[in-house]
Amino acid sequence: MSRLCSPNRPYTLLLLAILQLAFVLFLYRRSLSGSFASFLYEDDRGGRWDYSKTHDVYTNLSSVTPSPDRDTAAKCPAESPLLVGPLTISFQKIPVMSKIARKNPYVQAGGRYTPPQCKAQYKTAILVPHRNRELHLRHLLYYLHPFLQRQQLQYAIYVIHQTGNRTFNRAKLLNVGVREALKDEDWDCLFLHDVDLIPENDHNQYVCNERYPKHVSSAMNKFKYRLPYRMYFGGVSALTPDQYLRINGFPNTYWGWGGEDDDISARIYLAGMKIIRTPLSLGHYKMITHNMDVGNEKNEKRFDMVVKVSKSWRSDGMNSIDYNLLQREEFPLYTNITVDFGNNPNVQEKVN
Ligand code: UDH
Ligand code: MN
Repeated sequence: MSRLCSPNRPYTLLLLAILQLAFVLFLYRRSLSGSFASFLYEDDRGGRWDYSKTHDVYTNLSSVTPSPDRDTAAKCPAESPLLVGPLTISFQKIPVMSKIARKNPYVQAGGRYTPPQCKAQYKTAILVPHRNRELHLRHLLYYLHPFLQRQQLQYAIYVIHQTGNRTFNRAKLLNVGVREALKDEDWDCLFLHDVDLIPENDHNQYVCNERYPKHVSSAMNKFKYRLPYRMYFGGVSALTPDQYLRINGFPNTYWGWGGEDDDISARIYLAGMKIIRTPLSLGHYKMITHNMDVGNEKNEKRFDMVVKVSKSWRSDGMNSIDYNLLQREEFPLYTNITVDFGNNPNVQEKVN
């Protein structure tokens, strides 16, 4: 035994133990703050896109016809031959649902699709939190269905609808969506998707990153095609079911606008992962212009809540979700899940 550790020097032992504890704490803090300070971009494969030259999102889709023998069809290629790059997007005309359905003849009940010409290599569920945004939903369906078909994915679109007029809860709706979607299918990837964001480039593949949760809407027109701040995680994001469960899903306790996306971003680091992002050149999105919604007023508690996420994330999330599922409907272009969350516990709300 060395002189330092000799049992007749108890204070030295205590000092060593304290030093070791301090070192472990230092490493822990450093790894956390180090990760908070950095994130990764996915490889953009040298992509330089000219967004002034755009294509119709339905281009070439009429050439897609079922293979004579679907069971023996070959695997879809790693990169779909149908991709065209930047897409023409306009919100001038609001498409009607029946027209969208006619333009997407291979979409099946519940908004499900399997490529008719090859075996999909990937299965993605799109989850859209929703209330009182029917016009935005029509625009989204008009663009997203052909966009996903161009990528030769197997997919389904779920709209998770919060009933009534009490305070909106986006993150909790997404937890419900994940729970319900995983009852249908063993999805490879979950896309958490605001209803008013339209992807502008079909090379922005709706697949997950195997290692890290991905922030997909990295370049929104609303923020001049840049990130609004370093740790932004709002809009569109993509997690594998495994990544989603590792962060215990999203928080259920953010009522009203704001804060939940920063909570999610902190959860990712607290669970030992990092955020990866779609490169800015590819992550272009147009947001349909809108005002603040009634029933989704700013959550005044959001800053107090976000600073406590290291304490709350293990107990507030997928393991604590409680909801009243009112209805599940298979519409031609999407699966509609209606839930009742009751009152926002932070305020006195009138029963509607
Ligand atoms: N959402 C609804 N209904 C609501 C509120 C929100 O469906 O009543 C959903 C929808 O998917 C939406 C998402 O939640 O895209 C996020 O809400 P948001 O679009 O209000 O969030 P955003 O970050 O907030 O776009 C910006 C509001 C400020 C408007 C400023 C006007 N100049
Ligand atoms: Mn919005």
